[in-house]
Amino acid sequence: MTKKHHKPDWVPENAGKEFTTSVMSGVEGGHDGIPGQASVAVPRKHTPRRRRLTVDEYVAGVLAGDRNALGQAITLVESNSQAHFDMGQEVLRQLIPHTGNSIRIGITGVPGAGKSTFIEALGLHLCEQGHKVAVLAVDPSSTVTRGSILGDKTRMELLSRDLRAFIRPSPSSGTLGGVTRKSRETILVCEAAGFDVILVETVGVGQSETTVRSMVDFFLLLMIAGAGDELQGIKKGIMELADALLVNKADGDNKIRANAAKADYNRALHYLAPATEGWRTKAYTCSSLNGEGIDAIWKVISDFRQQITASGAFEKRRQRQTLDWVYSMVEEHLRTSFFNHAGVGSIRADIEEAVVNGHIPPTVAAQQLIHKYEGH
Ligand SMILES: Nc1nc2c(ncn2[C@@H]2O[C@H](COP(=O)(O)OP(=O)(O)O)[C@@H](O)[C@H]2O)c(=O)[nH]1
Ligand SMILES: [Mg+2]
Repeated sequence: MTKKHHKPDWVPENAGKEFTTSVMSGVEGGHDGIPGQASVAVPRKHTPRRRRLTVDEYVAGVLAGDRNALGQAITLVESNSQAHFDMGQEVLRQLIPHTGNSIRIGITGVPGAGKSTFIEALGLHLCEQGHKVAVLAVDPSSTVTRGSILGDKTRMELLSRDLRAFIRPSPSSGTLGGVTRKSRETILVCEAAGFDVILVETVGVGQSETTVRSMVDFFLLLMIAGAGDELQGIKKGIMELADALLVNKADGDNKIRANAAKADYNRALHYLAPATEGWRTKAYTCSSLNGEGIDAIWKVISDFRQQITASGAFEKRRQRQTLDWVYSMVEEHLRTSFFNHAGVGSIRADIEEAVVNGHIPPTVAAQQLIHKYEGH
């Protein structure tokens, strides 16, 4: 796609946003990461009502690697409206046979560790090698992600201009389960469009590490030297999720400290259980600014893929992740259904009061709520 590209008339009405601004909210807007698009904008208010894409058009467009169709398909599956949901699921169902052929890499680390800068450096490196790279951000902790997207967009300026790459911000709004579902589906849509490397950046803190771990093959923990473990919020639990630790900013005066930190982490890693069966997690250094160590970490990831595929652990993890996904959707549905249940709503306040005042034990309170829900 070039700057001269004009939106075809079958573009859905709500896709107009992606042409009118270079930074958009995840759900409604969608973009394909090309800042130049802003210049081809058709002013929104003059945009005529457009025919929606059909399921076949979405599917064909994505499979053909059409960036427009890709952006719109993601917008569709991210949408919270019921009509979009049903259509999105049908699109996804048809795309599924064309998914899975990528390496999914999660990147975590405290804000400021250099995740976005690293992703840009690795992404550009991989594009040069002929890979097609999709970058997604997952932020389950925030309902409004505009701020972080803006930051990421400006820092991935070069990568966002590369036509072999596709950058998609975190879907905004919704529950934790919603964001997880949307991100997983976005990964699949990107794979169907031919992206063979999926980079997922955790944005925000808290639950994002485990969320992202549950959807990727390789999990990379980015660190910085000298910040102190407590400052980096690095708990043993998070180190145990990682397939590699990467001490970033190993440049200039910081290089010596970065190497010392690497040695420290390697010692600590000896005592931890491995994140992936049959793989030893080690620490490495890199500079996302000058590019040193970027190729080496890609080699680590490639070796991982090779070894873990050969042992069967790769496929086993993906199968487990798929089943986890199924049950997390079931749980999400049940939770919503329970809390939206009129009967439950009618007795909740009284039961809560009774239980906090010690009139009934929590077990009885739970039983009463469940009985009400099940219609006993
Ligand atoms: N010296 C140096 N600075 C870096 C490096 N990587 C990132 N930075 C800087 O660290 C800051 C935070 O980077 P960013 O990628 O936004 O971190 P994120 O919050 O983890 O995504 C920015 O000012 C970057 O320029 C690096 O390898 N070396
Ligand atoms: Mg960032």
